[in-house]
Amino acid sequence: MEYFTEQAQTHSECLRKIRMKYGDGARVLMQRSVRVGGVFGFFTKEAVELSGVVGADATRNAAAKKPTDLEEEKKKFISGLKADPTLQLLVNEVRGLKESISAGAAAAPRGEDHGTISRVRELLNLNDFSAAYIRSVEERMKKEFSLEQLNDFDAVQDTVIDWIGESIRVYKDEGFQARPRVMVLVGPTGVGKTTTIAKLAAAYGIGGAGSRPLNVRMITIDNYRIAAKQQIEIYGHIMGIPVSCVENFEDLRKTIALYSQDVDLILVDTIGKSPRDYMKLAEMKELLSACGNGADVHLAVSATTKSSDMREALQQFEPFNYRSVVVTKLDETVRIGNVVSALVEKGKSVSYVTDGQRVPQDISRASVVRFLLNLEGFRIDRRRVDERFPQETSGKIQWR
Ligand SMILES: Nc1nc2c(ncn2[C@@H]2O[C@H](COP(=O)(O)OP(=O)(O)O)[C@@H](O)[C@H]2O)c(=O)[nH]1
Ligand SMILES: [Mg+2]
Repeated sequence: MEYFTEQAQTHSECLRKIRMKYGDGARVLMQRSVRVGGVFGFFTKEAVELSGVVGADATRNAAAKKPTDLEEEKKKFISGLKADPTLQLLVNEVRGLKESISAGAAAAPRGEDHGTISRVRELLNLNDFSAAYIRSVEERMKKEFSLEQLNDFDAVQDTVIDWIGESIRVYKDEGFQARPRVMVLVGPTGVGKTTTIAKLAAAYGIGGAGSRPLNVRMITIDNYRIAAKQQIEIYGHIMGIPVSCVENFEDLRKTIALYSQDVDLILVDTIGKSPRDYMKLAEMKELLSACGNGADVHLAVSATTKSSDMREALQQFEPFNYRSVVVTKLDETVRIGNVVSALVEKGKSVSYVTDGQRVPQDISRASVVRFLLNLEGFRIDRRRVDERFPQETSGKIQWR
C-alpha cells in the first residue's frame, strides 16, 4: 500500500494525473482546496489537492503499461489540457508573467526578488537603516507595487523617498504655553548639548528664531567639571546671557523661581552619563524634577552614533519623558538611516538639527527635507520633496 498526494487546477485534471501515475486502482480518500504558485505571495491560484492510497496491484498495473501505452496516455492528457478553458487561461497568464519577468529590469540576485527591490535594499543598507526598517520597506514594496511598476526604478525610488519622509516626525513646537518656558537638554556625553544650548540661547536671545528677542537664561547642572562650567560661562559672557550653575534640586527650584518674574526662556544644560559616572541618571532625573512637569525636555543624540547605540540612548533617557530629539553633528555623516530608524522604532519626533561647531549659526529647526537631502545614493528630486513636505519654518534659524 502506498500513499499519494497530487495537486492540479481542477478536480478532473487531478484525477487524470492520479490515473496516469498510479493506474485505475488508486483510491481517492481526501480532497481539499489549496493555493499554489504565485510571485511575492501574489497571483496564487486556487487548486485541488487529492490524496489517497494505491494498492500494490494498481501500482504494478501502472508500471506494467507498455511505453507505447504511456505515450498514448500522455497525448490524451495533453489534449485534455488543451480542451480545458480554465487551464488555458492559466497557461496564458503564466506565459504573460514569464514574459514580463524576463523583460523586467534586472534578474533578482536573491531568488524571487525583483531587481528594483534588491537595489532599494542596497541603498537603504548603504544609508545605515536598521534591518527592521529595511524589512518593512521591502514588504511594502512587494505589497504595493505590481511587477510592471517595479520595472520603473525611478518611480519606485520616488515613492520610497516619500515613505521615508512620511516616517520622519517633526516636532510641533507649541510655543510659549507658560512663562518662563523651561527647556532641558539631556543626552550622552559629548554629543553637543552645551553647544546646542548656546546656539538656542543665541537664536532666541538675539531674535533669530523668528520671534522678538527673548529674555533668556542658561542654567547648567554640569558644574562637576571645571571645563564644562567654563565652557557655558564663556558662551554666556559673549552673548550677554546670564548663566547659573546649580548643584541640587533645591538650587534649581530656587533659581527657576527667581527667574519667573521677567524671563521668557530658561535653557537647562545637563550632563550625560560619563565613563566615570559623575552623577547617575536617576539622580539627575530627581534633580531635574525641580523644573516642573511643564518642562520641555529634549534628548540630544549625535547623527554619528551607530544604530544600536542610538536605540540604546533613546531607551536609556526614556525616564526623562523627553518630548523630542535634537540630532547633532549632521555635518559629520552622510548617513542618516541610523537616526531615522531609531526615531521611527521608538516613535519619537525630531525638533532641531545641528550641523557644525559654529555658535550660533549651525542649528536649524528639523525638517523632513533636511533629512531626505542627506540620503546617500538615492536620486532626490528637490522640487518634488519640497512640494511633498512643505515646511512653514524650515532651514537655518535667521540671524541678523
Ligand atoms: N561637527 C560638529 N561638532 C559639534 C556639533 N555640536 C557640537 N559639536 C562639538 O562636539 C564637541 C562636544 O560638544 P559639547 O557641547 O561640549 O557636548 P556635550 O558634552 O554634550 O555638552 C565639541 O567639540 C563641539 O564643538 C555639530 O553639530 N557638529
Ligand atoms: Mg556639556
